[in-house]
Amino acid sequence: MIKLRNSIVIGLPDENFDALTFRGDVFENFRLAKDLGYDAVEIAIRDPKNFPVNVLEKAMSEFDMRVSAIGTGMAYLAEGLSLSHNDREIREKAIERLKEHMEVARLIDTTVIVGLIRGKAEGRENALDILRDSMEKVCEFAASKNVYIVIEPLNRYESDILNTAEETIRFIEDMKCENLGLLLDTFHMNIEERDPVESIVKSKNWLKHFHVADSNRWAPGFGHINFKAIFHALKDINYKGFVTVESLPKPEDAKEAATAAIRFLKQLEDEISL
Ligand code: LER
Ligand code: MN
Repeated sequence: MIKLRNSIVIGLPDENFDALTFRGDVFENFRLAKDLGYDAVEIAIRDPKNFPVNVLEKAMSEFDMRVSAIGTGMAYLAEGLSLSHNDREIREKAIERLKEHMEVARLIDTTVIVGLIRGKAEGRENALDILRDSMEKVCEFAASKNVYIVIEPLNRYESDILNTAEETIRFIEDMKCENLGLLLDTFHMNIEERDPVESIVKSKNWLKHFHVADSNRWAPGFGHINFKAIFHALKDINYKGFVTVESLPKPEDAKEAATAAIRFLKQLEDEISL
């Protein structure tokens, strides 16, 4: 059994999503994550055109750390780019943006997340079909670049397309795309899943990435999610991917949250020998 690898979400100075634990200077954030004992960072990038990949490569080599995944939701939050949008031009822009992310992912050997960038249906019955159509193009490109994409069920307050693991697994199976997997996030699961443990077990064949935050989206240990049961389930399905902290900078600040999170995770992982 290999040890689970822990990572934490960092964002660039101009990104602004609440659950980016660390924001700001990339080098500083790599250094902080390394010093605290994280194995990797997940990085939220709105537009790769504004961010030279060699900065990442340099930080990765200086701190001997991997990038566990690239988060792409900023393009939806800041620019409204959405894979399921009714307007063809907007969804083409979203697809193009994901292609740019995949180019970066190929260079640094990481995974691209499709979370918020899938958009919202807001009553449109064809939104899921449109999303499928867009994802076909994304998948085709992913296959050509040998890059992996993961799609993340989100809670109902953030999206109304694909809220549960079951729906998302069905979507992934229908896509028949070899490079497409599942990302589960304990914060969303706590809202949407009937039984998060059972959902993890059912995700065995698809689970490629994992986000942790507690019920209040603070670091694990600050809310009432049963992480022991969650980690037992990860062990049962022989999950070998990253466990990424995506939590609010609470109670006081990002450093405190990240310190508490890694302490909590390592203790739990040791306890159940993950
Ligand atoms: C959004 O709430 C989230 O969990 C991110 O990982 C999605 O891009
Ligand atoms: Mn997440």
